Amino acid sequence: MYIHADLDAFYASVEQLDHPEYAGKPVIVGGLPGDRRSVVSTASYEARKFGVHSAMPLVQALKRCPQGIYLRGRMERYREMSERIMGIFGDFSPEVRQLSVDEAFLDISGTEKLFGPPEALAKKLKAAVREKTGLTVSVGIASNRYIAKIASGMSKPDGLFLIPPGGEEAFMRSLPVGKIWGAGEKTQEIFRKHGLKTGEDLYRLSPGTLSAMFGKSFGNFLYRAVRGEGAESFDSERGEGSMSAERTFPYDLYDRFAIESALLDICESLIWRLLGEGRQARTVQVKIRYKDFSSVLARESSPNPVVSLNDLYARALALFRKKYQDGRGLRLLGAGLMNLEEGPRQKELFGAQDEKERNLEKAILEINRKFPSAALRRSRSKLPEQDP
Ligand code: TTP
Ligand code: MG
Repeated sequence: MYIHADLDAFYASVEQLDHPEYAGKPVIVGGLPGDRRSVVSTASYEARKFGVHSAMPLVQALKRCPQGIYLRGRMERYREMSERIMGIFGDFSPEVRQLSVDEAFLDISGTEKLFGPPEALAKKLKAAVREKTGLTVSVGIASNRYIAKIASGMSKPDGLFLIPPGGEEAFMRSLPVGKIWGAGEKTQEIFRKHGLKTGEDLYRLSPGTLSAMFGKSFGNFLYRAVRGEGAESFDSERGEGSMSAERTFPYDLYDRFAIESALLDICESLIWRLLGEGRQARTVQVKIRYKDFSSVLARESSPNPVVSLNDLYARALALFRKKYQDGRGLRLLGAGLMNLEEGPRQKELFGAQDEKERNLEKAILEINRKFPSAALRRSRSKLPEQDP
């Protein structure tokens, strides 16, 4: 069995913890009222009642909740808290896969003797997080990671939701399509267009119809998802191999721009190998080794395969920025693609933009094959910059 654990209103809860006077009040992290161009990172559950949520422009949040407590946020503090929490998760499972700053999958098979059945373990885990940090965590339990993740989201805040083995399909069929993990805005648009409201509506469609609507790969994914099967990229430990690239620096690197440029180079060599082999991947990993030789690995899976250098670099950069402790000298940097699959043949998998990007990269790849000395590459300025 697997657990997905996700802290409730993470940044806002840390602020309420550190400032008891904010407890029970609408707290909005992302910027001060004067920061006209900021967006909301997160809002406390008290603020969500006013309709404030992550990624909303701060200006709009102010309109909805003028009495809110607005804060810019303290990344260092959240990161420190995140490490403590991941450490606590590690007390309950030998295999913790961190997904983001405040969420992780725990493989809890074989832990029964120590902690009792899954539900008992989950209760102990919640209590441990509360006692040791003062924060609340929501937990989903299921026979695969994909369903555990959906379940934790539905238990929020401070919840615990178990999907018993055998109940996976019924659970997925009863689900509103908005809760299908991996179905983003574009997909929701298609759901709306066809009047598809629940997992049951999708369940009734043939694989062929789903492929026609969503492309072969994502159509297959949906076909299996509503039957309660876990997404392979999350649940298979095997995959069909992996590829990675890394670079050891001749001296310790401190400069962020230099480091992130090195990461871009690494991603570039990876994406070309991936495209060259006609394969695809949904799991990206980044490896950091500091000058004292301590190492960190960060890995993230998405239901959507990596489609381009742009996409790979954005994912690797986000992982790197999540893990890297600013100011520490870097000895080695690496990136990897795990659980490789047969590459996409069908165009409909990607939006027009992605298709264009892939074609551009394929063209560059071709030229580099023919003229290795040309060392053609995309300039960094064309790539996405992310807020640290
Ligand atoms: P989430 O776990 O998605 O959100 P949350 O913990 O605030 O709320 P809940 O899980 O109870 O729904 O993200 C974790 C943190 O990541 C969040 O506290 C702030 C940050 N974050 C952003 O900065 N921008 C975003 O758009 C999102 C979604 C999260
Ligand atoms: Mg959270």
